[in-house]
Amino acid sequence: MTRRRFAGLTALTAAAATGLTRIGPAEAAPYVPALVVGTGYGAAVTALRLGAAGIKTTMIEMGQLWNTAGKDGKVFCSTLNPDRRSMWFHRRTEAPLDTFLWLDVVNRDLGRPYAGVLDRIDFPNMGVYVGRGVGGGSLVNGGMAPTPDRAYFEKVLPQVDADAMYRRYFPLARRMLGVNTIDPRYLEQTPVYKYARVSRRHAHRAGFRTSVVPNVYDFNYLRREEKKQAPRSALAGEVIYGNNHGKLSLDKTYLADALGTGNVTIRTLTRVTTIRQHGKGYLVGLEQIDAWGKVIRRSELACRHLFLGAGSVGTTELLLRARETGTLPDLPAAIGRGWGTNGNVMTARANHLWDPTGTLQSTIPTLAIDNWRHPKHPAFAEIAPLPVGLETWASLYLAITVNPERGHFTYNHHTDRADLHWSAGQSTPSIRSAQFLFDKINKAIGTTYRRDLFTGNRPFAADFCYHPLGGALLGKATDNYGRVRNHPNLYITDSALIPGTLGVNPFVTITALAERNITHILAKDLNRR
Ligand code: FAE
Repeated sequence: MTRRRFAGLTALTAAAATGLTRIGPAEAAPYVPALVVGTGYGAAVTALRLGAAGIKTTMIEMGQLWNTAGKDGKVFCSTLNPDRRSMWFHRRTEAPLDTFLWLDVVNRDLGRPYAGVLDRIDFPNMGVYVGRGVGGGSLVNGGMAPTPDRAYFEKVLPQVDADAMYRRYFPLARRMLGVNTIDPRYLEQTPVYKYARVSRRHAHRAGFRTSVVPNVYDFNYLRREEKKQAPRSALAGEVIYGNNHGKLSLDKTYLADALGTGNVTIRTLTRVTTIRQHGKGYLVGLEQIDAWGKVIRRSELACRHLFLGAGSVGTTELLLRARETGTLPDLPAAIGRGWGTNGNVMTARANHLWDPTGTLQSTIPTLAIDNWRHPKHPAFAEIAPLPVGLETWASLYLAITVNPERGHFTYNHHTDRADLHWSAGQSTPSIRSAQFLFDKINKAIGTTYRRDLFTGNRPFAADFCYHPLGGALLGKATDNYGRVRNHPNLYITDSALIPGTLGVNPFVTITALAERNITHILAKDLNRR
């Protein structure tokens, strides 16, 4: 471990121990040279590179710092026994599966709404899952860390130099995030991936290819937890409400390094509400809350350089609000356009009784069915666990497909929020591609779809997504490096830049693109190399 990372981890532990909502050095408020909104992938990369270049930087995060244990000795709760820590100000959990065997046993009432770690932003016809807390989506995601197919990446982002991405920025992102791959011998023999091997066998029987997907969950740790030599996390049903062990979330990598530069401060439980011009920089409105949602303080903070990393929905909403309420009236018309789900669709198959998937399942997926090269129905379907502790005879999948449909956001003056316009029919192309793949597998194996998991007996659920992309596209709302058009010193660093599709799980690409953009911006706009 580097000295920088050690210093950053120490700062995080100290802040947790003292219950502070400020991590790192005190800023000379009310002005900071650089301000970064959010602490997800784009934001974390940006803050590290700014801090390492000697630029005093403040990060503003609306969620909590997640490293203080609750009464049960754990920081996060499991999917099997969710409590108030699970969801961001919801009265009930909203897991992607609605029911099991048509029974309402998946979701739980949570009592008084609390600043939990997973949010589901509900729009008509689409629920968008996002992480809330220091580390953003890295706290709740499955850690799958594939690099996109180069030909598809070049199609999606033709203006980005693919050579530089594939030679320099993707390898850098993977190294910084701590991406690793499961040992093939372990994968073949461990009971915790029986579910993955069963689905792989079925896919091969139907003539499809499968591939191993890298991850930021430490597979050596997984082996130790299986042998009961370490506390269980992936084997204890932990994932979408956080992993207590094993996963390299951003607070253990980029954000620790950023804090370790001594130039970065993170303010938690603080939401950026407004952005306005302020001389050559910007003035942001802040609202600090306690963990129960009570507003404790409203303030303003001025900065010279403002980087938006609040995620696809968060960044788009901040910019739309600024344009439509007149605080930044000249923001481009392209803000709010070009949003997509990365073609996400979930489905499950019912296996034969003689084909069990195992009672102890790792929550960390490691195999995918790769039908990406199909000319009409491309799909990359991760083989997901159903870790309920019982034999389910179910094979679950989250497929990524090509869906050319795009949604758009408008600002709602009554609610002061962004409204997503996405019709139910816009999810049909995703369902068609997934159905093409799984119909063939069901036919080859003689199996059917599970209809007990999503309300309305639906075999496919494409009314939620884990991979929101777009809303402020690279090259449209911004120049080719994330500089917002006509707004010097205002930048977008996150998934809002990516035009609705990537073909694989997105965080490695978000990270690599942010590395590329900040390298350029530091050199050109801030004269740092
Ligand atoms: P993101 O990580 O969403 O961070 C944005 C941050 O900004 C959050 O911490 C917000 O709380 C904060 N924020 C928002 N608005 C404000 C505001 N106004 N003021 C202050 N703070 C604000 O942004 N991707 C993969 O590649 N592999 C996976 O296995 C995978 N699994 C997933 C599973 C789940 C359940 C979910 C929800 C997502 C998954 N993803 C996965 C998607 C991935 O986590 C997501 O694409 C990235 O986290 C997006 O990164 P951003 O930097 O755009």
